[in-house]
Amino acid sequence: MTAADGTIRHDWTVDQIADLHDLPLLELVGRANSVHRQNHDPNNVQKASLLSIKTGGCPENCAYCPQSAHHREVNLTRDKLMDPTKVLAIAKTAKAAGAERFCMGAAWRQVRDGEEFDAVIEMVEGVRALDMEACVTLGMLKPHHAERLAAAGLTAYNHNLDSSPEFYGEIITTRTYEDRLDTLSIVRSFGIDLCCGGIIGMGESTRDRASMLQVLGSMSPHPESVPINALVPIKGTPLADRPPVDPIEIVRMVATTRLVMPSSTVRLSAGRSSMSREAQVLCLVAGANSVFYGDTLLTTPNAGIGEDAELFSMIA
Ligand code: SAM
Ligand code: DTB
Ligand code: SF4
Repeated sequence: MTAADGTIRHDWTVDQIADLHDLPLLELVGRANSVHRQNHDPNNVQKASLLSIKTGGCPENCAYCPQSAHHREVNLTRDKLMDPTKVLAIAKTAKAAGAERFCMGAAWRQVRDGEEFDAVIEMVEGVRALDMEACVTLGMLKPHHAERLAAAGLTAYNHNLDSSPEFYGEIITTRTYEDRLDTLSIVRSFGIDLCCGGIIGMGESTRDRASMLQVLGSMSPHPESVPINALVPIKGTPLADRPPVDPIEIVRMVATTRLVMPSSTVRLSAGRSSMSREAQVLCLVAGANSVFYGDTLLTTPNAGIGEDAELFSMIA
């Protein structure tokens, strides 16, 4: 059996990761908790707030995503890019509610120069001026875009691999895994932290999950944050009828992520609203140390602030 003793490694094999993933549950969670405690304050759960600054009409065909223009049956109103003043007012409210990081998502295939990107730069500067961490997810970008984002003080760029290289083509055909990796390496080369993870519950196998973690684990350094999303099946998307992910599978994925990337922030992301409080606590024991906090994710409901207040007071 593979040693997963908390040493930072970049040479994980898919087999080693799959073996960890399939350990007896209590052994897996126990090991993950031990590695978690060696690297993090177990009582500290980061709250990240999420806002869709530009919703819908995306030219990519990601099968899970309600914002793809390819999925015409989805009931979603397209919006223009939000005004920076409005975004910053929302960031301020999120900070007052306890959020430490403010993440802004745009349904773009890629960044383009012009007024809209200028406005995003203004948003990043404004969030940093509030003394919050700033993260954006804007699709693919070129080096000069990353350079401007870095100069604006961007903390992290979110760009998910979503699944394994082997399964990727089942989910998205308008771009390649290579495109994704290229953007990640541009972002990294300008000293911006990477926020990069994936989704479970799209029909991928356990081996695909392990394979995605192998790609993330081979990055040096590991992505500073790794969001683990459970598919939120959305009516009108090709994945609308996928059965719900068993919460224990989320626990296994979180624990395995923690073992592969001991020092990264593991964010329990989409899907939390359909998990019981107890399942979420189990994820926190298994090494998750961040959540999206706020009533909505990008376009779908998140766990409510009221329920989260209860969750946080219970674990305090
Ligand atoms: N367009 C940019 C991109 O793809 O990088 C940024 C926005 S995109 C909505 C950000 C991430 O949201 C995706 O990579 C995916 O992991 C996640 N996501 C989108 N729809 C989801 C769903 N229905 N369930 C779970 N995660 C989802
Ligand atoms: C991430 O990994 N998950 C977030 C964030 N990064 C941008 C997005 C989840 C979106 C869930 C579906 C929706 O609300 O549209
Ligand atoms: Fe959705 Fe991002 Fe894919 Fe566009 S690129 S369809 S916003 S996940």
